[in-house]
Amino acid sequence: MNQLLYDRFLTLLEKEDKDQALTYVLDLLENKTISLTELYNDLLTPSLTNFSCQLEDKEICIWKEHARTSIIRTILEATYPYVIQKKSAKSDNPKRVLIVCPQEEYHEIGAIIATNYFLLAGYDARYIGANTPTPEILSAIKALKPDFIALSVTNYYNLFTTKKLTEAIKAQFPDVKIILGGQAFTHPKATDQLLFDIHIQQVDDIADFEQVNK
Ligand code: B12
Repeated sequence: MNQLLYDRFLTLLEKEDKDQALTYVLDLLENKTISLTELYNDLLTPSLTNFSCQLEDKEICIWKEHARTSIIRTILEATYPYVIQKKSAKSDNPKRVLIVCPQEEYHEIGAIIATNYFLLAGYDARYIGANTPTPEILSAIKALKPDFIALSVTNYYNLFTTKKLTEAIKAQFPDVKIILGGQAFTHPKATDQLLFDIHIQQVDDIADFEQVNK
């Protein structure tokens, strides 16, 4: 972890200084002080996952969390030119991955980061969106014919919807491999009832998940 860089970044976020936070991060990338994946892992992810608000007034905490998420979202989108620079198609016909958050799952920062990791690993990765109803997900699979569908689930309470979704996918598209990722699956037994092929716990494992799961 780049602690000094993280502390500086956090100071800017705590002031909700979007312009400075974005400029700071883009300078780090431009000067090659950190890599794209270090930025995702060491700065962006912990700045949200470890978000805590000590204020008495919980209403203030909520808008502060939303404000921070919005800044991180902007920064994440601003890193896309670096993804384009670094992504390298493994072949002329790279395998296709659709990344999606099931219905009611609004947490999407992790899904977008995972999408970028798939792109960096040479996949034709497409992010479908947050809170996506099952019929739309099935329709996307039909149209885009992916090799893999990656489900990003953060909220543990969305596991029941996810179970139904995995059953619907396997019933209609038995050849499409289902990847599970996100905080919801870190709970013990979270994957027990689900139909899936691969569970990837860390985004860093995306680079070689096919070798590991052969
Ligand atoms: C930001 C945030 C929100 C934002 C999300 C905005 C957005 N556009 O994404 C908003 C405000 C919408 C929100 C809403 C809610 N939230 Co919220 N939220 C968070 C917070 C603070 C950060 C989440 C985040 O983005 N982390 C950063 C990302 C990068 O990390 P990540 O998601 O874990 O992703 C990483 C890995 O998991 C992995 N990964 C993720 N997806 C995938 C997919 C694949 C294929 C792979 C390989 C890997 C992978 O890679 C990522 C990078 O390492 C967390 C706190 C926490 N501890 O995480 C609470 C948290 C997730 N929320 C929580 C809750 C309860 C809610 C609400 C119910 C609150 C409410 N009462 O309204 C709603 C639910 C909305 C819904 N129905 O989905 C709880 C969930 C608890 C649970 N039940 O499981 C948490 C943990 C807070 C808490 N401590 O209670 N939230």
